[in-house]
Amino acid sequence: MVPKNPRSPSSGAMNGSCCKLEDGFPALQLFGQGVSYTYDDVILLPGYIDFPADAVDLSTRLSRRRPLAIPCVASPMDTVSEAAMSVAMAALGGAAIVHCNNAPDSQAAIVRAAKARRIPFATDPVFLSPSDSVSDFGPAAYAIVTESGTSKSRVVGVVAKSDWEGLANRNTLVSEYMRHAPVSAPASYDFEKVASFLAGGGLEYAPLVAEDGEVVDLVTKEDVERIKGFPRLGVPSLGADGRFVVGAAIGTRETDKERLEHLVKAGTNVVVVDSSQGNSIYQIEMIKYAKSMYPELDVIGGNVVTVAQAQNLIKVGADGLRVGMGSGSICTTQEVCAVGRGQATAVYKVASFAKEHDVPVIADGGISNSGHIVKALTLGASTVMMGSFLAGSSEAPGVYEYL
Ligand code: CPR
Repeated sequence: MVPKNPRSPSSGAMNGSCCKLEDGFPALQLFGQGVSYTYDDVILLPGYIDFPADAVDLSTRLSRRRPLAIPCVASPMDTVSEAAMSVAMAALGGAAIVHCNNAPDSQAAIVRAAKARRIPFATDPVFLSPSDSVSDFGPAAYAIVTESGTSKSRVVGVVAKSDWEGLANRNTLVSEYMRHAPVSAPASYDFEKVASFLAGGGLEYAPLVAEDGEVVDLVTKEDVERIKGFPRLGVPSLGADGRFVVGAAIGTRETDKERLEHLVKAGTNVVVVDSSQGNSIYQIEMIKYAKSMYPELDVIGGNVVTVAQAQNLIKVGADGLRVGMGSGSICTTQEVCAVGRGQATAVYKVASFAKEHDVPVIADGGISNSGHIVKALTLGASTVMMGSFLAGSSEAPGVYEYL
């Protein structure tokens, strides 16, 4: 490993003034100099390859008891992680952490929606009743018509946006132009079954209906084609319940105890205590509370960038640590609060310490290319957490605006 910054204290050594350093530095030495390095300040020296690429095993752990097939985690941000991101990440062997910028029951509903899926696909379906008329269709290609206009009643039709757009009078009742009695597929079907259900029946779309009659979503032929194009990376992340692993964020306020209860009831597999400075009495109290109330639940603490911070959270039972302060693409902590650390140094220091306690580390923020992922993992992180890297994808919340 070598520093890329020529003004680093080691630059003399790199020029050959010290005999043994021309082949780079071991990490211990590089990070032992008191210099704070970002990912872009360091570069790894290549080694020797005696294995094919498909022999590379990326399996890892998100937290002490939560294995993943790939080391990728989606950030708890309202522009990144809701139900669609959760199922897509879990289907690939990673995980998403559902953000908490919403009411506890809304966050729990997102977790529930993700865990109701068996396929890596989730939309926020629009429901209509036959007696509605539609003044604005929104971005969806189809709306589902049920007897009561909610997800909890029988499907009676589907309205295609193209049919609605062709109406001479937008006040026309849905019942007059909806496509009647669509064929529904069981929500328990996995992706292959849904794909052959649509292909076998020559169907353009099918509502997905759960065993209890709840209408979960509507999947189209185009969705199936898109999902087929997903990379096949790892085995899906499934919990003990056989459902996708879904994480969720909580804060450190008293009200977050109620949020936590909602999330646990919704089946959340891991919680992340979301704070830019994790080493606080508030977070310590929250971790203690969560561990005592829900001992089976893995609780990830953070964010931290120093060994002292990490030590405090590990001491009270954190099952994982999120590392990064000022490393995120939209983060201004280092400018506004004058605290933080270069992310390469932070990951190396915290991961080296956490490893001694068998606590996995998430390198959070600042991932803007695949090389940053390699650096984070090489420096000791078990996973990387990404925000801007995943925002704007079709799995992220929000709608496209064409200007
Ligand atoms: P990027 O992957 O976008 O560089 O960083 C994502 C990380 O940025 C998040 O996981 C979180 O730690 C941090 N982050 C998210 N929202 C933030 C706001 Cl509003 N302010 C500061 N940091 C934020």
